[in-house]
Amino acid sequence: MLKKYAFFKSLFFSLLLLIVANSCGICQSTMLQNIYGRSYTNLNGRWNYIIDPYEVGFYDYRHIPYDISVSGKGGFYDDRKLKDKGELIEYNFDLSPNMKIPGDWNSQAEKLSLYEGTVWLRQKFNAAPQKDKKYFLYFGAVNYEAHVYLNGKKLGVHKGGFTPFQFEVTGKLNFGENFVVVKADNTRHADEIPTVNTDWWNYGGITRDVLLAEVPATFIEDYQIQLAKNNLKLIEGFVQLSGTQKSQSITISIPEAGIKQTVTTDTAGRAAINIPVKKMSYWTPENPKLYHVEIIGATDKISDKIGFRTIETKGQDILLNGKSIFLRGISMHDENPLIPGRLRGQGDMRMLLQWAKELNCNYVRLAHYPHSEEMVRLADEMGLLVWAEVPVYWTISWENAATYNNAEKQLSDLIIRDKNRSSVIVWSVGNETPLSDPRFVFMSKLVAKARSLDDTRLVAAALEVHSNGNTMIVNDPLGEKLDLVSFNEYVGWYWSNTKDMLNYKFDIKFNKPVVVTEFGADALGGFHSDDETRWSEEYQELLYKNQFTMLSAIEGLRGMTPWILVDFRSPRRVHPYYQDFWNRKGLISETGKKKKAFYTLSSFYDQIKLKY
Ligand code: GCB
Repeated sequence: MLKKYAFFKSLFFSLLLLIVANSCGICQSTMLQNIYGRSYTNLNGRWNYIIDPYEVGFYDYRHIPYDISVSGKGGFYDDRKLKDKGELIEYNFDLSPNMKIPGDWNSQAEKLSLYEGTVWLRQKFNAAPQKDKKYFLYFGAVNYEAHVYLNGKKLGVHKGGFTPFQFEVTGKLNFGENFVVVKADNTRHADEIPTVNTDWWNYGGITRDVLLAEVPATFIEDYQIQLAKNNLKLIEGFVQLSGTQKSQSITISIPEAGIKQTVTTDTAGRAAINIPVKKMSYWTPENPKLYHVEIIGATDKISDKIGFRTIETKGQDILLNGKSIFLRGISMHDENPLIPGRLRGQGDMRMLLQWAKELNCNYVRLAHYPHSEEMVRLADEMGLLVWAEVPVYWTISWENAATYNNAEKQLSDLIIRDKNRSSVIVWSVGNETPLSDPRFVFMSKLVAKARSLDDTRLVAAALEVHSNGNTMIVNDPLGEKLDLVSFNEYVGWYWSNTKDMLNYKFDIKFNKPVVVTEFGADALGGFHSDDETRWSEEYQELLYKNQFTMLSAIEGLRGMTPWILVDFRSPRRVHPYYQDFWNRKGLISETGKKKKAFYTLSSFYDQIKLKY
């Protein structure tokens, strides 16, 4: 009888856990805006890890999660009690190897290079929690599913490999030693975002910063301070407080612009901001002016560096601060080719953005998922406009409601995080999603969501083209809902070749600015031949030249982000000699050598500069 009861009890809890685990982000509190502007303890560094392909640290031998099983012991998140009782423990973090966090695991241990599954990671840290403060455990990103435990107790679950999340840990910290354990699982699933099928390396683990933030009991949780839609003379936004002292006077000051205004938050802790602008140096790639902004309330204060600019489209033009621009762009992944792995910090990020600058770019496409907050802040500082994207890539489960909610959550978290960054001008809701009715419904909802969260930026998606003979047709009905006509086309590579590509032309249904999101060809750095030989630098170079000729015939052409800045690792690319698990469409090789097409694109952009 007892056994039977135990069985039903664990079944009930298993179902409960499944529901909780699937409702992504349910255990999370709202995000802290501007995490780097807070007072925090950095939990980065060396974390001990245990590779757990069978998830023995999560499930007991009847496959019931330890989190909820009757015995409750055995899970890899708290061995303290067991140690005291002299029980059998079949794992040991102290004796386990360690890896650097932030950092994907694939690039840090030979046997993890192609690994997809669970790894447990643990970090110890000291804390001195104060009674009148609140604490948040913040993760910049964990790919893909993270179960987080503090001092042996579960804080929650988060899904989504590229967006930040946090748990409130007020009252849960020990004075002195604490430990945090993360079960990170990068297994691909058909119903997730992204799905099983992509063209990039599925780097697993804690790939971005882990911070323990400390804030006052009533704190500034979120704010938006940006120019109003198409209005150079008005700063608009809000401040949101969290805590018990919700009604406060908040002063927003931008000393260099002569701005100081006080607002009062309502009983929900919110105040709208409307500040007239007299004189201001507007943010552009040539003049990436960032203002020091201070938000000061009775209980909390925070400062930020914010640029001010407007972005809009008019007919086939893109207007930055009211002036027509051409987006001289390049696509990039969040990956360092030189020491393959996710970008590890500012040095890696600067290297990529500096290469983009050398290409004469004023714009980057941060493909195919949210890059880090630091990257976007650097773009603000270095003067690069940004296309930001969510990993709604290729064949998503369009009819699954949970999949949609997940996509919407990732999009919302991206917008919430980066809404104060002047560099970001486009929210992209996806890439090369194949036409169907369910997909149209899904994508249209994402577009509407992006607009409801932010009406000051452009909303776009990288669409597909289809061909009719030598005509490339762009008529995806989703195009009606977007601000840009953006599509990927591989004329000269997947279609046709360098010899015949000039016979191709485009038929575009929409009267909007055209910003081509991808074209390109693979070239193995250092392999030279004639320009009709695939994989050679000469082939890639001619393809770029022919693309410029082809694309220049499009009347509304206002920008492009060729594919791609540097070679990147991809398990899809299995040719043993030319690819060896690398997508070679980079303009820079995996050794950092610039290929011929790099210079072709940089001189093309030099010419464009003269026209705009
Ligand atoms: C695409 C995808 C991109 C791929 C690229 C390629 O259309 O958007 O993720 O890596 O083509 O190299 O085939």
